[in-house]
Amino acid sequence: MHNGVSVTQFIIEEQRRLPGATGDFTSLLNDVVSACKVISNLVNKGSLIGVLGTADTENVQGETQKKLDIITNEVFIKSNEWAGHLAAMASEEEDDIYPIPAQYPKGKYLMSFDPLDGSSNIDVNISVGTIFSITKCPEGIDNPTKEDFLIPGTEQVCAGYALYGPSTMLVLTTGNGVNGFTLDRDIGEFILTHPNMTIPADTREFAINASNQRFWEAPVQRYVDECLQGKEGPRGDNFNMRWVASMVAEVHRILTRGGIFMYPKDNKDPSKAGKLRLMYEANPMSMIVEQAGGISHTGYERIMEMQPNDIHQRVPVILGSKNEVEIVVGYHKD
Ligand code: AHM
Ligand code: MG
Repeated sequence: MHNGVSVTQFIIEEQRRLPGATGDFTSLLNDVVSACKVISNLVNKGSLIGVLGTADTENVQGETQKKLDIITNEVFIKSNEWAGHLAAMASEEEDDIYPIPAQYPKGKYLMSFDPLDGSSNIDVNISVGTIFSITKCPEGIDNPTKEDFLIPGTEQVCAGYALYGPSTMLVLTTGNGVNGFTLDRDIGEFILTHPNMTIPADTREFAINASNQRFWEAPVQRYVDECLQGKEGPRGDNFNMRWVASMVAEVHRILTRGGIFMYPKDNKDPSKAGKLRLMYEANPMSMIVEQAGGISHTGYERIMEMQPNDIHQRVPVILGSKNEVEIVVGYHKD
């Protein structure tokens, strides 16, 4: 018997605090947790079960899919489609939304997810993750369309990610702080190990893919240049840099020890406002970061207040330690 609080116990106790809660949402989260355990197992076994490598297919965004992108998408859908909590799902790996099949009851929630974020890292055994976002289905809608998913991030009722790293962790918010759970493989349970995660307001660590530097806008050029000048520059301090190329790992580092993460607007491809997707990556991570006391912004606006115009919309992302994000946002105003 473990002595810690399992994620199931934690969610049920949270639900008890909400008057009128039916248990529907608790049950939905349990299905998400199950999916993350299955994905953790697949990622962990890797080459032993032949799941690494490229699938020779492209997703709607024109990106070559990994075998695990497709497998984990299937796992997430199968775990969440049957129980009657969802009206539909939207996945980074699906062209269109995924309606709940006719043989299953439909529920009152919508879920958007990225089944395997950072999948360019999978073949080199670097951390990857799953990101998800839950909103209520608009009132009176039984058969949601794409348009029904276009709800601002401020309306999310829950956001979370699973990080498949040296340990598998699940980090969750339902709008009441951020809590982290570590998977104990011996008992198959996520145990609360990181209660009430908060992001330090100050940091001396930034994360950005510097190979895009020539495409950045002036405010980001200025910010990074000042960090690089260190003690001798206008910031008067030395900065450290990290880039994992797995957003889940970067956000987790920031939740643990602070930092600023940027995938900013650039002019590499004028048809794309940024690289990261609003619905599957930016919104859920913004809710987690804000709930942990950080800021999440495009440089021009708060990400969660954006009115989405497409389920696969891309946005610039600047998130993390409050005081540092405020400096970058300030440079955008200048
Ligand atoms: P993906 O969903 O196709 O994996 O792309 C998202 C990932 C993020 O996890 C990460 O921050 C970024 O792409 C890395 O991009 P780059 O390879 O340009 O550094
Ligand atoms: Mg992704």
